[in-house]
Amino acid sequence: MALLTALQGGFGDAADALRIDGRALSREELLGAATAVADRVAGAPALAVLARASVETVTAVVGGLLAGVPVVPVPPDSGPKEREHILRDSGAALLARAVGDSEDSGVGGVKGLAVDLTERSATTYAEPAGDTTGFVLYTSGTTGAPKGAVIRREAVAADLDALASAWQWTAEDTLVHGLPLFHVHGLLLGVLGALRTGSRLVHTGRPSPTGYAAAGGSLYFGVPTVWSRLVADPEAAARLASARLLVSGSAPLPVPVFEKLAALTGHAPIERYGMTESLITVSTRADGERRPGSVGLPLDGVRTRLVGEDGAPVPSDGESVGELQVAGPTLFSGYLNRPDADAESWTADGWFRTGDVAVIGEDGFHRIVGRASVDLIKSGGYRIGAGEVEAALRDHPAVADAAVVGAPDEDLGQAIVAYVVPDGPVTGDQLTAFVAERLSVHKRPRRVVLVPELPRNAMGKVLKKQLLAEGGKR
Ligand code: MCA
Ligand code: AMP
Repeated sequence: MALLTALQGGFGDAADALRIDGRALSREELLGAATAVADRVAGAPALAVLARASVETVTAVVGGLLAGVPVVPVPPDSGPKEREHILRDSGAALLARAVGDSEDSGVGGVKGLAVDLTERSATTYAEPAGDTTGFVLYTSGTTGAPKGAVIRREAVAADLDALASAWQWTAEDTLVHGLPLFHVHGLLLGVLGALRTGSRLVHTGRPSPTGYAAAGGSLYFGVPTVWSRLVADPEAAARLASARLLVSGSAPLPVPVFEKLAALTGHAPIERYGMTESLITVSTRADGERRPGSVGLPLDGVRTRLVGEDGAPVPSDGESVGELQVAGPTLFSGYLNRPDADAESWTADGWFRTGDVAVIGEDGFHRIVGRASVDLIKSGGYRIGAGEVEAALRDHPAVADAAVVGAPDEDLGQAIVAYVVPDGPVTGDQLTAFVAERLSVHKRPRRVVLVPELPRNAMGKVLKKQLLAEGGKR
């Protein structure tokens, strides 16, 4: 069966089946233009896509998928260091971007491919096998450059079908969100989900409360920051009362935001949990209980278990905490070129170690308690490795040493705070700009604290918990 069932299966065709930041395409237009992309990329080892939130991005991604070429979304604001790593590591031969977007890949051997929405092709491509790679998605670990998670087409299909069942998501829905198109949430769920189920898609551009209120959808996706900004605007929030389902994910939804959202819109939000590597694995259900602070039950086909630090099973008693491990059809195939990371991430019996600490109730409901490592930060729903930001800071000539933590933040969940030992005259703003230029803008520190030295233990390891405890005060 085709991955993009609704796109290729002749569902009803509204002129604005897909609307992104005010520009619309029908499914027929999308299919014609994407097939023209497929004709140009067929046979390439991988297709990188400069993933601005645009109809061109969707056209390029669909073109790659039609031709059976692995798609590698590139964050549009990624600086040279991050972009070069993604392009080289993935082996992409082409970087797709909108016609008129003059941005060069900056990497020798990677050719630009301009996506022209007026092109059409009617070539028919055989559906690639389910176990071929659909995507390589780059995601941060605690240290080093981002790793490419290799995601099979059948994993995407299995996840979208399980979510459609959990959320009663159908072609009758209009999906609304304003999330970036280079991650699982915005791209795999938020775009491919619409092209598989047949629902209309309205992408609002930046996910503002007024943009969500004006979109008139039935199914809304957001990260917790989006929902907490929405409830701060009660008039906008009230306009979501006509929706069917509000879904939160990518980071913990604070209980007060859950409650305000329920009060202002009349809808208790659905919470779901996942990772780039596993796609979405656990969710509350459209027809089930939606409990604040809980992400619900495993999706169809997904298995979960808790394991203690000693490797022993942890009971599902609603109290005992353990590392959450997952298995099932939505799991990725491994990290590209990183056997070391694979060895750390998979158990001998084939389960994936999420690195998240959780509690499972006797009723099967899952509660995510936190992350095992302080070095993986979630800010605004973005996953950021402390080590990558520290390395970028250390590249600055006036930085002797740096330690990065995720400090609790009302708006972003966690905010990146950098403790820097200077080695010459430098300001916090200069360092913030330095990181934003080299990595992605969302990886920049929100606060830089200049310190004479970093607290370390006897082994020389930075005491991050101490920095966090002092965080607000310094
Ligand atoms: C600010 N800007 C700068 C600088 N400071 N630019 C350069 N240098 C600087 N020093 C500019 C930015 O370019 C941007 O400009 C603007 O300021 C604001 O950027 P930012 O502060 O990052 O935006 P924000 O308002 O804080 O963003 C909040 C947000 C965002 C919209 C909620 O965090 C977001 O989109 N989060 C979603 C993350 C996500 O989708 N995660 C899913 C991962 P300009 O306006 O020009 O752009 S997938 C996942 O987790 C799984 C599988 C799951 O479970 O879903
Ligand atoms: P990413 O790979 O960017 O998708 O980040 C995955 C991580 O986001 C997970 O390992 C969790 O730490 C976090 N996460 C995703 N969804 C939730 C949720 N509903 N509640 C708490 N944490 C979440």
